[in-house]
Amino acid sequence: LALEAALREAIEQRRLTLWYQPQVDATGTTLGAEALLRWIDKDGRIVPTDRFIPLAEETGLIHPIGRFVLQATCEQLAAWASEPRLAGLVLAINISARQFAEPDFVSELRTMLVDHHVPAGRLKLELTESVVLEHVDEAVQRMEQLREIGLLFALDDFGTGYSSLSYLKRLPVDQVKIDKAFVRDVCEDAGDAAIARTIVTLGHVLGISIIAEGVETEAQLDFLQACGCDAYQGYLFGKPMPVDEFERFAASVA
Ligand code: G
Ligand code: G
Ligand code: MN
Ligand code: NA
Repeated sequence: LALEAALREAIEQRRLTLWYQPQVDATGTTLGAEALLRWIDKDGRIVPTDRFIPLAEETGLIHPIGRFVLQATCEQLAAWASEPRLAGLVLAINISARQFAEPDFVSELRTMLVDHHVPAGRLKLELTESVVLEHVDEAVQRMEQLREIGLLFALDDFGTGYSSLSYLKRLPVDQVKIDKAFVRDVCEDAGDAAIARTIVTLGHVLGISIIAEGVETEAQLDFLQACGCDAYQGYLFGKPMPVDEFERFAASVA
């Protein structure tokens, strides 16, 4: 497979990188970012993530990729530790099903944090419902182990799967991400508005913070603020960007 060979080469030649998309609170203060993997090909073009992440999961290449993401994130957090405006930021990374199921996942993560002197609370793991629900008991156990160390968890793409709301009570997550599919028409579609409001209400009753993703307009932001959302991510604030750009973004006063 040409793509698989190219992906192996990209990993070896370190042409994978992380871009950062800001996550902000209701006042516009930067809380951190979601780190998103970018593969820049030899001609400087970005290979779309949805073209290679599924392949990486099928082929097992997701393991070296996942280790790269973890390593790069820890290095970044360590580099920010001495910068007053950046030291408190939390980075969220996406964890795929296979990566989370890896027997060494917890110990590797722990070693990586210790080696870089990164407090676990600066790292948030984004899991999708499907990752968690496939083997829910094992997943919950693993999440609890990691939360004991101090890691944070966000449930990604919330509401787009087939899970029942009652699962949320069982899952040890700190945050739920309202999927951008519900945010897009939240001002016009009564159903999407009700879903957003329900997620916020349910989450807050369970002690879970709510972040809305895909926020593109002031009107969406106003609506979501009125719902009581705790944090926001979307093009309105910033697209995924290279690290130097994100550092300037985070250091600028909201
Ligand atoms: O920003 P972008 O279009 O790249 O994101 C598309 C998808 O790729 C998202 O669903 C996101 O979760 C996934 N993705 C981005 N970066 C990573 C990563 O580092 N690891 C994994 N497993 N998935 C990622
Ligand atoms: O991991 P997840 O599936 O949540 O990936 C987030 C995806 O959403 C990334 O592909 C990111 O580039 C994309 N994204 C982030 N903000 C916006 C936005 O405001 N609008 C749209 N259309 N996409 C967004
Ligand atoms: Mn995500
Ligand atoms: Na999402």
